[in-house]
Amino acid sequence: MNVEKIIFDIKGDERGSLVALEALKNIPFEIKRVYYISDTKKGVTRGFHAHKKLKQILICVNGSCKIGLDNGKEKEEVLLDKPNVGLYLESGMWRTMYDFSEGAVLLVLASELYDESDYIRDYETFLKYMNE
Ligand code: T46
Repeated sequence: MNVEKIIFDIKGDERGSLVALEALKNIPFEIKRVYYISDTKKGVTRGFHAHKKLKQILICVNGSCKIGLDNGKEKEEVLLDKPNVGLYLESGMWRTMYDFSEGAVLLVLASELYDESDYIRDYETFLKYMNE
């Protein structure tokens, strides 16, 4: 599976780290929405959906979590545990997010505003969609 990770420059100095995210520079799309997932309870798995159009970058800016990916043919697991590493998720990818560490914060940059009609939340429908 062609999973793309983007490594962002860390502007570090004796005070600590700073990472800058810029649309159409180190983020490959115009950013229309930002959201973050935090305070995830132990043992919880989120996601279980794919998107028809949405592109996203997922960055675990604190702690760690795992992302399960499934393109209908292959599956892969990606560990996100660095605030300067983004996972580029294009459309047509079933995803789950799990194994959130204590204090984990998953930041997501999205190419579109929130639109429930862009979600495929049923796995069988996703498989049919991918084979169309
Ligand atoms: C994704 C993964 C990585 C909004 O009102 N606005 C928003 O921008 C988002 C993302 C969600 N919501 C509402 C919809 C639900 O009532 O927040 C609630 C939780 O959303 P959801 O169950 O879809 O959350 P996750 O963590 O399963 O999935 C989210 C994103 O929805 C999804 O696009 O790729 O994170």
